[in-house]
Amino acid sequence: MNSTQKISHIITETLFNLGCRDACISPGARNAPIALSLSERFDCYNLLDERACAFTALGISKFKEVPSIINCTSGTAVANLFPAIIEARMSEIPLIVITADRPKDMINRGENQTIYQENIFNKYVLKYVSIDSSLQKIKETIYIAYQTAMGKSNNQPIHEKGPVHINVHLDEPTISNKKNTYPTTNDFKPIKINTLENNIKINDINKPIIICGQSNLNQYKKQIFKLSDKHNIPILSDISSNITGHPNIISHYDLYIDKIEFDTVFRFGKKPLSKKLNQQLVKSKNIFLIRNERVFNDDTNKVLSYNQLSNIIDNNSENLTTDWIKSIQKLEDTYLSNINSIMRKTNQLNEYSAAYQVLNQIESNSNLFIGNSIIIRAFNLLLSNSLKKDVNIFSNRGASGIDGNISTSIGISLCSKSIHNYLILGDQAFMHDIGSLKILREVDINLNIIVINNAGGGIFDYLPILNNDNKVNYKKLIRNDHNQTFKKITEAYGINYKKIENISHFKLPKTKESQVIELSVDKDDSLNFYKNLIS
Ligand SMILES: Cc1ncc(C[n+]2csc(CCOP(=O)(O)OP(=O)(O)O)c2C)c(N)n1
Repeated sequence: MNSTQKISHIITETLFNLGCRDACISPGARNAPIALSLSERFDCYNLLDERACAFTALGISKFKEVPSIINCTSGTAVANLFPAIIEARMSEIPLIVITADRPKDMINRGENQTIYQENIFNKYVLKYVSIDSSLQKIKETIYIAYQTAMGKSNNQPIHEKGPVHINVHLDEPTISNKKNTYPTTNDFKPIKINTLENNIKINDINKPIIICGQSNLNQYKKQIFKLSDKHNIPILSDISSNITGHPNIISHYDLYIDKIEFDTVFRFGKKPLSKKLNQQLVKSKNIFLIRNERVFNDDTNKVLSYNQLSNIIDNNSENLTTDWIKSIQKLEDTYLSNINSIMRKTNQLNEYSAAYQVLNQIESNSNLFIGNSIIIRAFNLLLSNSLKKDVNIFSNRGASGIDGNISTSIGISLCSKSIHNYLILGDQAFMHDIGSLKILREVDINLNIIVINNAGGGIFDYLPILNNDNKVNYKKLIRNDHNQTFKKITEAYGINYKKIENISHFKLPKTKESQVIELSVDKDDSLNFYKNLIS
């Protein structure tokens, strides 16, 4: 058992011994160890939408008058519990809310799906406690939380019953006994202008890279390209940055980043999607974040404004030789030709072939909202220099929730009635926000929704530790396997529906009418295809 499993086990056993029997669980990777542990002892119910999950637990607690457990992952998932927690507090119903969180020292660093969960429910819980691997007294903490939910102290009733919040900081579920390599950080940092940085000499730097992370950087395109052009610096760009269509862009770096030894980084926007690149960044000392505003949710402390960047570009006339960028482009070409040859001839229907087709077929000046999970990774992998079109890419990467993807893209479409609007997302993200189809029907917009139905949260198949131990509970509680298709529900909302079962039949609609296109994907295909693609 690693520390994460140990904590989960103690929580489960303590609550079980106190008499709790029911747990409502929403799926996620971070809470997976807790969910799987609860499933050993509790009657577990899996509910994709955290709002509904929390209300279901409320119903159980109302009926049984003992606390039921709510368990969900980190990020916006936690915020979705709020309405039921408010109801529980105001109607004095006992609930034990267990949210999974990142280790404390990874918060406020721009890590994926990481928000400020500490005491998030404030007045609406009777008690907030946090647990992490350093805490010795987990049993005692859980006991006190349970007693508080029951309105008791030392077994004596002293106040009303109500919800309590236990926030559990867990290490990466896929890595056991991992030593933390992150330095500590302060709260919000004011922008730090270090005048020394104005004197950066590009020719002191041998192997620089530019990283365009998960923010829309469209307005900075010119400056980014100028820096790259003048000094032959490769641009590692995320699809959500909208930095596309330049020959110095390196798209497939995730496949070989461990082979690149860079010495300086010019970072634009939020951190990149690639886990491997982020791990490399932790080790690098020479990182400059280019940003005019104060630093938010980031651990970089060398910050340059865009004016300072311009000075650096203008004051350094010596160009770097092209050797460095050429060495990376050579690697890129090797992977690119392999990927292209697979993508050109595949007739398999999965996230990758869908992303490839969308990139090829989409018209310039269209809006494309990419949902979270496998699909954004597929786009990121396949985005290549060939995307010369000006497509406006959108995504919700601030907290990477799978909630609200339909409604966010409806909002974008409302502002863009004269151009084509597309949303592409997974079946779970689609189901999470399905009620928004009603708005789609009622407003005068065009939005084509492409749902990749791989019968659950396919992303979790990519995390080996999750699907090895307990297949049945993995499928039920984490992957959330299902056999739903979306024809009836889509048509019930009065929206046109089309099903695609063969990628060669997939045509990106160019009409201005809204519709849902469901792509039926073999749920075992995606991971195998990906492995082949990157081999
Ligand atoms: C609101 C919210 N709840 C839970 C999660 C955790 N989570 C991340 S990906 C995922 C599954 C997504 O499934 P789907 O949309 O079908 O995409 P796929 O994984 O199949 O690509 C879940 C539950 C989250 N990010 N946001």
